[in-house]
This record gives sequence, C-alpha cells and structure tokens, in this order.
Amino acid sequence: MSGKYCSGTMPVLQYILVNLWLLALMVTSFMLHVLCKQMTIETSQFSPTANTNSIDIKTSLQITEGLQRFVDKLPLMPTLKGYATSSYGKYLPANLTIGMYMKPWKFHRDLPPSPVFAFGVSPEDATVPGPSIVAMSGVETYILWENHLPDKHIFVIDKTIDVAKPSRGVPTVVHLHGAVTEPNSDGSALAWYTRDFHEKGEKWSKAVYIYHNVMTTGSMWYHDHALGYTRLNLLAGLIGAYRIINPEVESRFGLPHYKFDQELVIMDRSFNNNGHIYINSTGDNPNLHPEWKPEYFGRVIIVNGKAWPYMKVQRRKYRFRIINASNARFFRLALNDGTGFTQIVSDSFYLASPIYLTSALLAPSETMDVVIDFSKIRNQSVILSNDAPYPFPNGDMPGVADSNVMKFVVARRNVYDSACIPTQFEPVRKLSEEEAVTTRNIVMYEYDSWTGQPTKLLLNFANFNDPVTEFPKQGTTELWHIVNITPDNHPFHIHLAAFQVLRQQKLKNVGELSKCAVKHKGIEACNITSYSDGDPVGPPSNEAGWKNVFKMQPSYVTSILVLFSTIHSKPFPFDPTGDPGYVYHCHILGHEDNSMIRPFVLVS
Ligand SMILES: [Cu+2]
Repeated sequence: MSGKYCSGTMPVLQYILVNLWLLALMVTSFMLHVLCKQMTIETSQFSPTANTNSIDIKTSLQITEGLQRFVDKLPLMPTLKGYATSSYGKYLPANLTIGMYMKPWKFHRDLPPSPVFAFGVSPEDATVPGPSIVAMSGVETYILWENHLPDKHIFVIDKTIDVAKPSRGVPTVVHLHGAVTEPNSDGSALAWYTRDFHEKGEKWSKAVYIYHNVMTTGSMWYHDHALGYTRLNLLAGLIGAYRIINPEVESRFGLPHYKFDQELVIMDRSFNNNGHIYINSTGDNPNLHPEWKPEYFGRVIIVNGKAWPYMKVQRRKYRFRIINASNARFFRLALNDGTGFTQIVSDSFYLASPIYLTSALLAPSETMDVVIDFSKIRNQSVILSNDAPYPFPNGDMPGVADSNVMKFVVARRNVYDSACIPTQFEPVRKLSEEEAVTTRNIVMYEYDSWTGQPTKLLLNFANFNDPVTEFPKQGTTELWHIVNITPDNHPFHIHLAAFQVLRQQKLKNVGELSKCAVKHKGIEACNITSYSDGDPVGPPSNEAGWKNVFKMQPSYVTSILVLFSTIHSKPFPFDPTGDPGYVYHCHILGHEDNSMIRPFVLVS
C-alpha cells in the first residue's frame, strides 16, 4: 500500500487566497439565492389531482423545471446487518425480515408526498431506496422478503406483454443484483408472489432466500424482478443497496470508511403537480400495447430518495458506492469544476488498480465505487453533474434539471485524513479466449411498428418463455458474442456469472446484416466477420476487470468471456443446476419487460 495519494498540507498563502475566494463566492451565492427564491414555484400553487396520470408531459416538465435544486439534505438510508457476531467475535449467519409497503414519500421539500412502494422492517421504517444491507464475506444472510402491498398497483399495468397475472395484488420477487446465489433464491421473474404469498408464480418455491455472500467484497443492490412488472415496481421504489464487507481485506487498502463510505442510489423521476410520480401511461403503440413504452425518463434526479439533494462534506476523501437505479437513463457523471475522482470498483469488483477519471458513464443497473477527495475542491461547493443523452447514445441532451445530480457543500478547513487510495488492489486473473469451451451468438433486435415505434425487443428472436437454448456447464468459461443491431445501447446483465470484456468490433452495413439476421432468425448464416468495420477495441480501462453488466454499443459485436464458477475459479457453494435456472437480460427495464430477457440453465 502506498500513501502516494494521501492529501498533503496546504501552503499558508494558498490557504488565505482560497478563503478570500470562498468569501466572494458566499456573497455571490447569497445574492443568487435571493433571486432564485423569487422564481421558485410555491407549494400552495400545487392543486392535487385525482388521477396521477391526468396531466401531460409539458405540465410535468413545468413542475420539474420550477423545483428548486439542492434544498433537501441527502438522506443516508438505514442500515441492516446481514450477519451476527458471537460472544467470541465469530461472525454468524443472520435472519432478516424485510417487507414491501405502500406509503407516502416526499421526494422534495416543495412537493406533496407521492405514494411509493418501499422496503423496510416495518411500514414506519420503510424507505426509498430501502435499507442498506451490510453482509459479511463468507457468512450467509437469510432474508424473508414479505409482500405487504395493496390489491392495486399505483401505476397502470399492461396486460398485453408477457406479465404475471394474479387475480389481485401486486406481484413481486426480489433479485440481488451481482449476487452469487442458488437458483431458487435468485428472484426468478416466474417466482413472483402477491401479499402474504396469497398467489404465486409457477416457479415460486420458497419464502426465505439465502445469500451466500461468497464474493470477497462488493457493492450490489436488490430490486424487484417480477414478470412484466419490473419497470413499474422499480419506478414505484422497490430498490435498495447491499454490500459485502471483508474487514481483513479492506483494512489493508486503507480506503475511507465508516461515515466516509456511503451509497448514492441515483434515479430519475418526473412528478405530477400533486407530487405523485408521473408516468405517461399511454403506450407508443396503444392499439398493440395500451401502456408499455420502451423507456421511462424522468426529469428530476433523485439521490437516496430526495430530489437533487445536498450533502455537507469535510475537506477530505470520501468513498461513494454509486448505483444507477434508473429504468432507462444513463448517467455520465462528473464534478462540475473539472476535479476528477478515482474509480476503485466497477460493478461489484475491485479494479486491479485505481483509475483516475474526470467523468464516468454508468448505464442503468451499473454500479461503481469512487473516491472523491474534497481537499482538491477549490470552491465551497461542487455539483455532481450528468451529460449523458437520453436515450443513450442518440437521444436528447439533458437540460438544466437532469444535468444536475446533487451538490456537495465542502467545509472550509482541511482536516486530518488518514484514508488512502492504494496503488493497487488484488490482481485480476485475465480470462483467455483459449479457455472458452463454447461460443454463443446473442443478437439484440428491436421490432418496430410502421411508424418506427418499438413494439418489442428480443434476444436471439426468442421470447422469455420459449424453450431454454443456453445450458452452460458449471466450472467452464464461454465466449459470448453480443451482436447489437438496434439503435440503442443496451446494458447487458448476466445473473450468477461474472464476465470480462474481450473486445468490441464495430459493424458496417448493419441494415443488410439485420435483414439477414431476421431472415435466418440468428446471425450464424450471415458471415458476421464480413461486416467488421475497422479494428476491434478493448473495453475502457475502468471496465477491463470483472463485470456483471456491460454497455452493448449499437452497431457493435461485443465479445465477452463468461465464467460459470466463482471469480476465484472455485465451485459454487450450492447446486447451481436446479430449477428455475438463471437469466440474462437487458437492464433497460422497459426492454427487459418486453422481452429482452432469456433463461439459461447450468448443467454439471
Ligand atoms: Cu435494452
């Protein structure tokens, strides 16, 4: 470990100059604050409406743009320990019961509360996002996920897609994203259940899920995964952070910890004038799908359950575990004064060595851990900003509302900071193409209406409920070529198995390739190499290690090596071959729900 990155002392002259500069900024920001306050929409102007979806997008935008930013304090979610400690200091498994409740949630100081679905140990304690679970590496956590949700959903359900169809109630099932878990604790979309397990999906088998926490360390998150409901259940709030800690390993790293190590769960929402979460509930092709749309984008950026919050920070290093919990929005995050940050973890895995960045692109469901050194910030505050187009990469640029994420208010004086960023973490074993025992092609394809609106997105032209076609052998490595012939970037996620990105090959004549793929319902007959355009490129350096999600660029073949064992090549500590198997899918939730998701079953 090296102290190379640790903050030094600030020279006296520089200190005086910085303070004078801060004073000038304080005066200016006070004047701006007075001016802005006059322009803010007053709460009393909002009149509640009966129908949460009765207003149009334009009105929702006006409400959004009129909200003042950085007035709510960043909430730190309650934490739940996923392990117990014996009187001898030994770590023991723990049992948790976490419920899903409907409750009012205030996203912004000036908005009335919205009904949400929230995770918590009781209705009073339930939050959006839910409690942050802290698990111990190598120690099991058992969780009973209880559904206490009402008969009716807060959003309109589209029954024309492949969807759970209970006679009443809200179907839910929890998946721990990034987890190495037995199949019947993985949260299969077909293992859904309604309140008090009253009705259950065809693959439901148990109420208490086991999480083995076999990974050494990791930042993960849990969320709903119910068939055809995922986009709406997450939009309603069924999201929460989960981390695996390993004091033995992490104490060596010397990274910021305790209160200097926090989750930032980021998502986008729009609001009705009554404060309720707004979704345009009329589909793009209402004759075909009355409600379903391929993407949801909100204009207000929510962090840990509050709109554009602020966080007071000390002038020192902090670790942030950033989770993009949006339905479809990519975030390209940066600090607006140009100061960089250091990425240490991608998805749930430490990088081989830290990487200094001035911006980082995070697709829906991707997570990254970064260290921000606020002693490097010259001003009294700095804004975490976003400039990723939506949809990504060919959509609109974010405006004033959605280009702001949150504000850090930085204390004036430097403090003693013992935290370090080591020069390296554990080495990452590089998988090689030679060790792959099977090669698979996965084609991403979008069906459009005659007006050019998406009607359905598929992987290998197959629906979720079509017969399983992938049977990887446990303990082996496979080479998967993901061929994206759609105009969108799709965050591709595989349950259970971690992977490494080998290369990304640009394609030409994609229209022609697309015709061939449609004709043959696959690309095996299409001589894909004849469509290669230029030389392949590797993954970005901050995504060159282990991943569980990767951004599949449009008009590219992305080749990944998937390992069907733990990343230390050890067998799974459970039988991974059982029912109901696992899934791989796009993590844009409107795509996943219709129907960019496929099953796979491991064999021994
Ligand atoms: Cu997608």
